[in-house]
Amino acid sequence: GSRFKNILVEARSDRVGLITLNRPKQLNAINEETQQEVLQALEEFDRDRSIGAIVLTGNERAFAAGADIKEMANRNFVQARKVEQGGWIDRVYAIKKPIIAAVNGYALGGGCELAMACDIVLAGQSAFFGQPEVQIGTIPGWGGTQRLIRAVGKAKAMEMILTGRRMSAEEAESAGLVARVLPPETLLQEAIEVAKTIASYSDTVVAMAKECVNIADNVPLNQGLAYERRMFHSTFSLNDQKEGMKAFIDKRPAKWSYD
Ligand code: CO8
Repeated sequence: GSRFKNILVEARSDRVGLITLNRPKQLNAINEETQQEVLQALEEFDRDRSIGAIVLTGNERAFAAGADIKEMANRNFVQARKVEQGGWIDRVYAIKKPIIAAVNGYALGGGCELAMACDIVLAGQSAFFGQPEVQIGTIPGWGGTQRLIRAVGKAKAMEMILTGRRMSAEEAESAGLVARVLPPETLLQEAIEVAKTIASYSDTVVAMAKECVNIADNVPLNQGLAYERRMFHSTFSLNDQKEGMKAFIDKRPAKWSYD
């Protein structure tokens, strides 16, 4: 049997790690055990040299309808604080390999926040994104207030967080939360194709590129630019840079080291 109760995990031969949230009866509500399992699977893929990129998905009805409301409903302040000191979503965000969220159906509350902690969000045409916490007497707790504003700007973020209004996949794409909208049936396959493309490049270079893009969230522009420049210079210490440029000049495919 699987080590996991709430997720399905597959290390594919095409260097893609696939994680499927699998609590269909609860619309993939993310309870504590699911958090631990997702983290464990992500961290194992991050260490696995045969994996170059990760796809995180749910099912047709729901990516995830949020944190598990039944599990947290009766917590007091001290208990809520203890649970959330673990900062699981920070550890999702700290994964070095790219994570692609393939979102069909509901991505609400913690589900939307989990998608936003990933690197690329692809959505099925019937996907919905929202932060409805205000409707159940709380606020986003896994980064929604900070990441949604960066993804879609204050106008839409504030409206969504204060009213609970959901965004369609199309609106989410035009607002900048979603990279591309696809037919629900082909979403997962396309997400795997994107992951395969990324996984076909140099692991080290891909991780450096991800790190540079993400640092933009945390530092002023001049520091981000300086950081990028140093990282760019650093690529010239890699065999993969030598190989990549030589292969271009020789008009042949590059052979990356995957180390
Ligand atoms: N938690 C627990 N169970 C859930 C959740 C959830 N977030 N969402 C759905 N379910 C369960 C329902 O209780 C129901 O179970 P049962 O059959 O046993 O009654 C089952 O899934 C099916 O759901 P519905 O019958 O409600 O299905 P509908 O199609 O009628 O509605 C909706 C679908 C609109 C998605 C609806 O289920 C809904 O509104 N869900 C809640 C959405 C929500 O409020 N999400 C935000 C939760 S708070 C949060 O995520 C904060 C994150 C940070 C907190 C950190 C602290 C740990």
